[in-house]
Amino acid sequence: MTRPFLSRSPLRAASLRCVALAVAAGFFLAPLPARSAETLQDVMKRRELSQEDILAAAKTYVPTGKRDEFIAFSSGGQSGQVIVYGIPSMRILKYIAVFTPEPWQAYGFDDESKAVLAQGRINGKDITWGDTHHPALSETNGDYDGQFLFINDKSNPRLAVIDLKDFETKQIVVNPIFQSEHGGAFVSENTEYVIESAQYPAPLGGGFVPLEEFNDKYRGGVTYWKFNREKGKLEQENSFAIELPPYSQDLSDFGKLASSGWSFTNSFCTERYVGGIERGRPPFEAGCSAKDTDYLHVINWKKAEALVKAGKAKKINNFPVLPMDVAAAEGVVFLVPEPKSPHGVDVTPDGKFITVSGKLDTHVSVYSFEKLQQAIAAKKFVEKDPYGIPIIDMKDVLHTQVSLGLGPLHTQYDSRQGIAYTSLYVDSMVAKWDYANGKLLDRIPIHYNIGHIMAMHGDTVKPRGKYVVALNKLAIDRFNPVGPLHPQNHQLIDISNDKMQLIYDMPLPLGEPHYVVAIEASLLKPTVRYPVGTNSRTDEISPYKTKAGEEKIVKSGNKVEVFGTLIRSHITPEIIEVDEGNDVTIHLTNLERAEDQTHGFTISKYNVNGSWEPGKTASVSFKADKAGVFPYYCAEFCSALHLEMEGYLLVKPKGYKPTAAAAAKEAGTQYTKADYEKQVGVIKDTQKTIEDVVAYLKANGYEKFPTVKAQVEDALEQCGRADGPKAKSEEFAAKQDWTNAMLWANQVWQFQVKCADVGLRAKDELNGKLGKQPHDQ
Ligand code: K7E
Ligand code: CUA
Repeated sequence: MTRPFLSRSPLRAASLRCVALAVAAGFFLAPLPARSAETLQDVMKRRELSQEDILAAAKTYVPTGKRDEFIAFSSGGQSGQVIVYGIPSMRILKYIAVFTPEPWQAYGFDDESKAVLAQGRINGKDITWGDTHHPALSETNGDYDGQFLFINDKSNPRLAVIDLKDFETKQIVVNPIFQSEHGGAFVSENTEYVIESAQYPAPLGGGFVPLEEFNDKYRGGVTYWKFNREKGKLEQENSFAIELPPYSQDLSDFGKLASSGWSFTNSFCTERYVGGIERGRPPFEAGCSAKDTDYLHVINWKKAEALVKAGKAKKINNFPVLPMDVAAAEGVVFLVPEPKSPHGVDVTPDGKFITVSGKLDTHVSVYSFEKLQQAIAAKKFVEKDPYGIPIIDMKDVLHTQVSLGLGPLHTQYDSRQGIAYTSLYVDSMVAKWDYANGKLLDRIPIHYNIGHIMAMHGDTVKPRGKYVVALNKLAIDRFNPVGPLHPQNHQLIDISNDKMQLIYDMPLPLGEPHYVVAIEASLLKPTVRYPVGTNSRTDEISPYKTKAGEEKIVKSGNKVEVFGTLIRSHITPEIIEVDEGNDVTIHLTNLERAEDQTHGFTISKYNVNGSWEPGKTASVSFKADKAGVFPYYCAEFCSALHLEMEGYLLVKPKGYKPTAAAAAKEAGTQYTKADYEKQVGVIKDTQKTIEDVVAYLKANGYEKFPTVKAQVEDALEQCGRADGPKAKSEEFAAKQDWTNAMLWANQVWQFQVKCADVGLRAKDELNGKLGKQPHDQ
């Protein structure tokens, strides 16, 4: 008979016991201190705050326990992650690991998420970062539906899919023909397609071609990734691309409502200039901004889709690409001049206009979709580009041009008809303007050098107004200095009045976020737990799902597979014995049903780490190549006995033989009858306090509140788990094996403590719902 593995010092156990009992008995429930006697004026004076500061604070402050109205998903820039924060509080809620390993979420640590990262391998190489630029929320009828988030990687042309059911990355796709990209992710009105357009021209599909053949062999393009909403996956087999001239195709946007079925992609360096300072040539920046205009690409993607279905595409790397000459001849692609080195292209909420900003021009150009259609129908083209693509005269299709300031970049829309906000990079300002009537309305300085700007649902058919966020490239002196690398700065601007007001500076220390999208919080309905045994990366029940009592260790040849479970406060198994050189995989299932009961698992010195949210099954694999004793434990402070959520990996050296004398020894303290009886007394006392809490909960109608009810059920489940240990304890007592009797009795008490802990949390929550103070009796 092996002994349960417990060797706590009696002293520490005693003090823990005191704390837990004190909590259970309500000793720490002293009344709250009296409220501060300071007035608002006192605080303003003490903290040197102006009337305007107080107003800004009132506009952003979200009281403790309350939630934000909007949820923002920001690109994490070079971190390859997504940053989730609330608006207006600007409190960060989560980092979603996308292209880069992230230990807390075990992304790139467990086998399941390694499989997602492996989808993003290129030429057999692991790519462990991403230059994330543009997040895009899935849409239904042109408005965010809260189901999926897409984000691109500019450096390694890739897109990722994040499911907003659990905020986890489910898929990474590599563009099969591009060498880089920028203009992604942008979604169509019903998320049929996600755009990813190339940035720097290169031979499509890869391979070497000398730069001298740039004009003939280098190409740009736009990829339309097909999204399967039911599966939550981008489908390469149903996607396609359009071959385009070697202009640097840039940002894009889908048409909507009036312009449904069309998409727009701007470009720079239509000069097709190739630099080469070291070859004595003027640099790229000189040659790429020599002409006054570049081209807005106007694309009939519906027609392109039909042509691809009709077999008009050629295959590059087995991927359908609609050739440029076909696209031109069939009326799929048209070019319109746009002021040079443009940046954003943004379709208005009604789909009738397209605004384009030229970085090197003070104007924002507003193109009329109706006029574009008239010119196309009348075949009114001024000329063709060197690749045979018809060029429409800018004058024929321009609705208006508005001079806003220096360096206009990106535009977003207001809930009020005809109102737009544009970022002014060089001026470090945000401009509010009327695109219908071509009027500048207001400007506000920001700090400093704004890139993207974002309004609530500001790129949908139904913008919500209220706030815009300025994504600034430089922070300079805005925050406490932290060395030469400064944080980025998202500034929150209130747009509910005629005059814009800057109300908050938010440092972001993770990378340069290019773009952010924000959705009404009420549209997001994430889950709090997985069905038991879920592989969260595939959303299927894992073949490694393990139920309580079915834990096992399976050895076969050099392989050791552990099927284990996690629940407060133990890892099963608690001892894993392997031989040096074994390939070990540990599959763990978190059996918790309670909200927020995540467990970790890490083996010291083996770079093994994972995170298991309630219901999740995930696996960690490693080679046990070093003999020794390696503690493992739960790295998430999950319960009062969290530190005791521990175990041992024993890696036996090659040729190890246990001696009979060592095998006969007993580890740990031996206990007496008195120890056992004392423990039984503690159990009785604890039971009394549990019953008091339960009585309180019942008397106050806890069942009426589903979240409280769930906690009470969890608490009672913990109490229920004490039954088995109780029977064992009594069995050993009958045999006068006081050590085992005492240890099992202590296990009974452990379950009581967990039960009391959750019960008290339920009581606090119930009191909150009833409008009482959390610790009211
Ligand atoms: Cu303007 Cu990549 Cu959208 Cu940066 S991009 S700012
Ligand atoms: Cu589970 Cu700590």
